[in-house]
Amino acid sequence: MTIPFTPWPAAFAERYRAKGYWTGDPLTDVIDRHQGVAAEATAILCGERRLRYADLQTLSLRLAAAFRAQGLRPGDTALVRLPNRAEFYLVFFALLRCGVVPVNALNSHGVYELTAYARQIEPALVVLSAADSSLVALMAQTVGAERLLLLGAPSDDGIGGFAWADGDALGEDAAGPDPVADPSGVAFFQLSGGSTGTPKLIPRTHDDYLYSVRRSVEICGLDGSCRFLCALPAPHNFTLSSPGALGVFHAGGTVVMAGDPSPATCFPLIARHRVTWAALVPPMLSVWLEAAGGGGDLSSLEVVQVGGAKLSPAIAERVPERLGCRLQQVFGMAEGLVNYTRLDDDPWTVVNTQGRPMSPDDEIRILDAAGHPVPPGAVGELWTRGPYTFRGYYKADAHNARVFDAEGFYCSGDLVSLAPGGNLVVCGRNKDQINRGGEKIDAQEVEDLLAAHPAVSHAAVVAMPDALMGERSCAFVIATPSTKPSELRRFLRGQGLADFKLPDRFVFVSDLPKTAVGKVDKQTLRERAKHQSPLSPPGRGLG
Ligand code: AMP
Ligand code: DBH
Repeated sequence: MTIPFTPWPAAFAERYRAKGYWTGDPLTDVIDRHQGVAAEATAILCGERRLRYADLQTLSLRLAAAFRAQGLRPGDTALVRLPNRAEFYLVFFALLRCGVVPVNALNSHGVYELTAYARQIEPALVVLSAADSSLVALMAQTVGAERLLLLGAPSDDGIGGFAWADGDALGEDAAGPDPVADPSGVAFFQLSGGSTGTPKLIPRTHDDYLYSVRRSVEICGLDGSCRFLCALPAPHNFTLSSPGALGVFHAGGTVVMAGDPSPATCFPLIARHRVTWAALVPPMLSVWLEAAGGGGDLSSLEVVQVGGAKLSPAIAERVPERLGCRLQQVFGMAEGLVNYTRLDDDPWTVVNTQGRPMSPDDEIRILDAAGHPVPPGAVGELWTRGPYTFRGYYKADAHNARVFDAEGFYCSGDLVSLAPGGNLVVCGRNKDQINRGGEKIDAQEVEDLLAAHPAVSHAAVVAMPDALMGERSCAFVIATPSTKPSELRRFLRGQGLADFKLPDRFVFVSDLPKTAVGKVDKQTLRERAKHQSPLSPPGRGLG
C-alpha cells in the first residue's frame, strides 16, 4: 500500500532527476551515508547522552524491527508527538525505514490538533510521551494500547525509554529485512499553518525533501564541524530541514538538543558544547539580544538563522555586535519553497530582505489580484513551484483547486516585493492567519471553536501588532452580556486547542463590520485591533 499524493507532472520529474536534484535515495541516507570512521562522530547531544551516527543507525534499525514485529507495514501512517529529545529522530528514521508515514505534531499541539490529524491519516501507530496522560488515555482508545508507543525517562540504552502502552517491551525479532522505500513516494507529512479551519497535511517525498536538505547544506556551507542548537520544535520544517537537524546529519555535524529556546536553557548549552549554529524565530532573537550582555560565553556562535515570521531590520542590525556572529534570514514554508540570505551577501541585503530561493529551479511569480505580474519592486502575492514544492495537500481537493493554478503554481498567501539581486521582502499576508512569533494560527479554526460556545453567536479572530511577538491574536466576539474572556479561554482549552492559539485579547461587540458582499470585514477589525492592548503575554512564540 502507498500513500496517495499529487505527483509532479512527468516532464518536471524527469527534469528534476536529470539535473541531479532527485537522486532516488531515501531520506535515511542523511544518517546512513556515514559509515566506518565517520559513523563514530557525534550525531546528537541530548542532556548527558551522546549518540554517534553508528548509534543513530543501530537504534533506529532496532526500533524499525520492533515496529515491524508489531505488525506495522509500508503505507501505514503514524501520529507522533514528542518533545525535543534524541528519540524524536530515532522514531523518525525508524518509521522511514519501515515505510510508515508519520505526521510529526508539535509538542504544543493538544488533543484538538491530534484528533484532527488522526481523523485524516487514521494512524496505525501513535507515539507520545508517557507523561502526557490525557493524550495517552485518548489515543489508547483511538489505536489500541498495543499500537501506542510511550516514551518514558531517558535511558542509556537509547531506546530503553520506550514501551508499548499495554506494558509489552519492544520486540527484538527482526520481522524480515527492511523494505526498500520508494524514494519518489511520500516519506512523511509536514504540517501547514492553515487558514481554512482544518489543519492541512503536506505530503513530502524522499526525493523532494532530501534535495531541499542537501541544497540547504550547500548554501549554508555546513560540514562535520557544525554544532547546531535545536531549540525550536524539532518537527518544524525550519529546524528539521533548513538546513536543520537533517542538514547537520547529512554534513556529519552534531545536533545539540535544547528543551526550549530561552537564553536560560540555551546559553549554557552554547558555552558547554561550543555551538556554532542556531535557528530562531524573531521574538526569541530579541530575547537573546537582550540577554547576551549578561554573561554566558557565546563566542563559538558563527551563524544565527532567523525565520518563521518577519524580522524587523532594526533588530536584524544588532545581531553581529550583540551576538558576535552572522545573521541569515530564512523565509520558508512547510509546503516547500525556502529562501535564504546568503552568508556572503552585503549587509543591506541580510538586514532588509528575507533572501532568495535556494534552487535554480524554484520558479516564483509575484501577482496582483487579477493574476497579472506586478511591476518590479511592487507588492503582490507570491506563487511558486519547483523541485521541492508540493503539488497538493493531502485529501483536500476543493482547497487544492483554490490554491494551485493550472500550471501547478502554489499560492503561498504571502505578500512580497522583489528587491535587488532577486531577493524577496515579505510585506504582509493575504491569508486568514495570525503569525504569532512564527507560530501560525488559523483564524477560522479558532472562530469555529468559539462559535460552538452556547453564549457566542459570532466570532472573528484577527492579528494585532505586538512589539515582541510581531503579532498576537485578538478575537472580536458577539456574546451574551455576562460572558467573560476567562470562560471562553477555558472553553477553548477544554476542547484541547493548543495554548498558543488561545486569543490574547477578547473584545466583546454588538455587531461585526461587513464588506460589500456581506463577509466579515477583517481589514476594519485589524485596524480596530491595533488600538487594543494584549491582556496577558503568555509564551514567546514557537518553542
Ligand atoms: P507554514 O505554512 O506553517 O510552514 O508557514 C509558512 C509561512 O510562514 C510563510 O508562508 C510565511 O507566511 C511565514 N514565514 C516564514 N518565514 C518567514 C520570514 N522569514 N519572514 C516572514 N514570514 C515568514
Ligand atoms: O515558517 C516556516 O514554515 C519556515 C520558516 C523557515 C519554514 O518552513 C522553513 C524555514 O523551512
